[in-house]
Amino acid sequence: MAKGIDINIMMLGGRRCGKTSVLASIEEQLDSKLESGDLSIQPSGAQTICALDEKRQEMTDIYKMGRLNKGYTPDDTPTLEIMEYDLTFKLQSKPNGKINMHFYDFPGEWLRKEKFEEHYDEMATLIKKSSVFIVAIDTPFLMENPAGEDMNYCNRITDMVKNEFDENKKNGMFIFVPLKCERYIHQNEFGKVIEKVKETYKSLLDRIKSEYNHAKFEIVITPIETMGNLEFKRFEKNAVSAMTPIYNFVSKEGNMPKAPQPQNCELPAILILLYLLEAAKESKNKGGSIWEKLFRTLFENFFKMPSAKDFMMESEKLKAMLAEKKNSFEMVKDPLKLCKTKVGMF
Ligand SMILES: Nc1nc2c(ncn2[C@@H]2O[C@H](COP(=O)(O)OP(=O)(O)OP(=O)(O)O)[C@@H](O)[C@H]2O)c(=O)[nH]1
Ligand SMILES: [Mg+2]
Repeated sequence: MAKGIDINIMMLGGRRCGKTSVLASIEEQLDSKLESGDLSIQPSGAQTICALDEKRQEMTDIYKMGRLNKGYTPDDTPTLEIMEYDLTFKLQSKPNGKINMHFYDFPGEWLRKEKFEEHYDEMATLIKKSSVFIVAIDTPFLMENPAGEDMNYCNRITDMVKNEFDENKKNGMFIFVPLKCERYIHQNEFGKVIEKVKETYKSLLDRIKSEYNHAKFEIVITPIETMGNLEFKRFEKNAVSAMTPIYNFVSKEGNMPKAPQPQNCELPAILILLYLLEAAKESKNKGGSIWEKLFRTLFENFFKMPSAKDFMMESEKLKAMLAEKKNSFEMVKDPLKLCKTKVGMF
């Protein structure tokens, strides 16, 4: 009897934009949100536990040296090779069925011209085997970018997805995640960030929005603050770069914050889990007719899990968690109606 199902998720995004930080924060924030329920999340395997712990430590360490309202440029340890981080979801009441999320994280450095050709095949292989894509975006570069350069490698990511997207891939999920967006959120510019993502990533969005061959992609934009109290201030020209970002530690209380205060980091995992459960439901209702082979096998295995029914019951709870955060994300396309509860759309 199947013990679990697996879903592959690829992180996309330029160097130092925050891909690994998001992964480190997802587990921590979601774990605290799920605390009292039946559903639980845990990192699986030594590699995931150590790497995510290290990243969290690194995120906390910067507070030891920082000073309130004093300029700071985050530029710590980059990822050096493709990493797989595994997060497992299970129900405490029926622990013998699991949903395993495999997140693939690569060095954003590889999107630079000099490295791109060398590593293209490795990245292409991951695109082919993934059904969910998280596009991490450096928000200050997205919003300000004084030099007008494609610092988020939006064009390269778009071309890579267009080239490597399997024509048979007819369902999946794209989550656009603007990061380092503390300043814009604090200034009530959520809407501006969303519009800028839509404008900048238009070509990629148009491609995945198309109904060609009954493609069914969930598309969502969800800004995240992995630090919460580190605000972008300005770009500065220095010896290293003409566009060095300067950040300030900020606090409402007027004291130097002691640790990150992450916001909304749980949202990607909630969305992915909900997507899986709702897609499973749809495949059962419609006999799998519109779902590709890959998904049919996945869902057959899902329904073999002794806990399948109980997992399905978590769907409404996850929707309630999403509804609570309805002002923190924008659903661009929602064919599976993840934002629909028994009382209507939220
Ligand atoms: N203020 C703020 N800083 C962030 C945020 N997310 C990431 N950072 C900082 O940005 C730096 C880069 O983050 P990483 O997660 O290592 O970036 P990455 O995309 O994995 O980088 P590569 O591995 O080089 O591709 C770190 O110093 C983080 O602390 C955020 O939401 N807000
Ligand atoms: Mg990284």
